[in-house]
Amino acid sequence: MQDDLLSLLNEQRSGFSLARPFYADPDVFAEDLRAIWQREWIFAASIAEFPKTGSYVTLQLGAYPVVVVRGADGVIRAFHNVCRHRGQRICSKPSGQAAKLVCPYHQWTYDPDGRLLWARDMGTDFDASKHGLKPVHCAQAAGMVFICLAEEAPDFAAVQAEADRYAARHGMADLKVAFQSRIVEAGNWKLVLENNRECYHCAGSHPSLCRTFSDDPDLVGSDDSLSSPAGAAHVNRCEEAGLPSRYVIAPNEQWRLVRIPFVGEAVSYTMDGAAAAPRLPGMPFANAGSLLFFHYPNTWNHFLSDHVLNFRVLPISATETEVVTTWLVHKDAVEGRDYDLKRLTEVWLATNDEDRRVVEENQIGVTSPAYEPGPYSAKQESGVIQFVDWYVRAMIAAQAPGGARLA
Ligand code: 3BY
Ligand code: FES
Ligand code: FE
Repeated sequence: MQDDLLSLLNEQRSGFSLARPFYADPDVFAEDLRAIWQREWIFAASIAEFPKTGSYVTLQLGAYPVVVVRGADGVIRAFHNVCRHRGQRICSKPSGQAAKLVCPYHQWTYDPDGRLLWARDMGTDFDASKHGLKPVHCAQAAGMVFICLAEEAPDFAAVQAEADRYAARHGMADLKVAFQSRIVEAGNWKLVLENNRECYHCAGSHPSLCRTFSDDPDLVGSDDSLSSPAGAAHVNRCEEAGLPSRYVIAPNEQWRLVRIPFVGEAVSYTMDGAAAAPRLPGMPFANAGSLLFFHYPNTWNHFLSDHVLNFRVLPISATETEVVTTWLVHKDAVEGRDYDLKRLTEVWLATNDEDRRVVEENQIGVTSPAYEPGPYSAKQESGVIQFVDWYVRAMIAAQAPGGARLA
């Protein structure tokens, strides 16, 4: 498999969609997990999902169940969600609140900081301090909690510094979850990411999003948004008001930040373009457009003047992907008084469902033996080319002895 995969990777032509096995083969999927998902920083949850001691979020990353939980000291940590007694998964719900993490099998009881506090009838020789939950790397950027399963996590300082700076005025520590949606798309995770990295499909698929979101490829592609006059004017106006907005991309192209304008007078992703929630206190004006932040392989995000959208992508199998979307508003905003949930969520609920259908039909097509990789539009799909090139480089690097990582 390793040799076959390396040949497939080397045969891959930049500017063309991937060969069929990358979208459908369980062996390639297993290698995606090993080479990318189990060694890169993966977005797990927004910090707003941990309002109290014991607030937790779980996720399944390949074979690894993980729990992220806030301790009494306020620190958000990640652990293998595997009991140190006989290996039961401890937390089975997607999220919850628990003063202690109690294993449902024999009630071994852990502090949210991972220490084993109690285990019944284990004898006098038993050393509880040797049976704490196994830690997983955990770090934050732009008010988002990331985890990493690698023994040694990749350097995260650069993305943290930039993402924190760009997102600062959105005040992520003062937001709350207004709504969360969870969908499963019958498609490979790379089709989900590819779909997100272009707006070639937007006019044909997203009637409600297109009311406010510009499908100008110069704004959402792989180029500096300054190449679009509207993008440049927006960046300059926001930067003058103290909002970091200029296009910035990681040297290895794994993440990017840029603030883009909405269509016309729109200020939010609503059907009429007007705000959906009270303006975030740190934002200087309503029409700040959207700060876009992607981090491969699993998140893209929109930071607006009135709310924030976090997207989490997790692979389930070669042909199934979970997408969790979280809508965040200011913590003092009251539903029904300050914002209406339908108004806040309807555009992206529709957009996600439209993208799900696109991805599912795409999966059916690329699974056909008649499928052959086709050319991306350099004008419209530069972002997709950029993602696929990153993926191929990362996979090739990981095939080297010792499994190098993309620098
Ligand atoms: O969510 C996004 O950022 C992307 C950009 C282009 C299509 N989609 C809306
Ligand atoms: Fe967790 Fe027994 S497996 S207490
Ligand atoms: Fe879309």
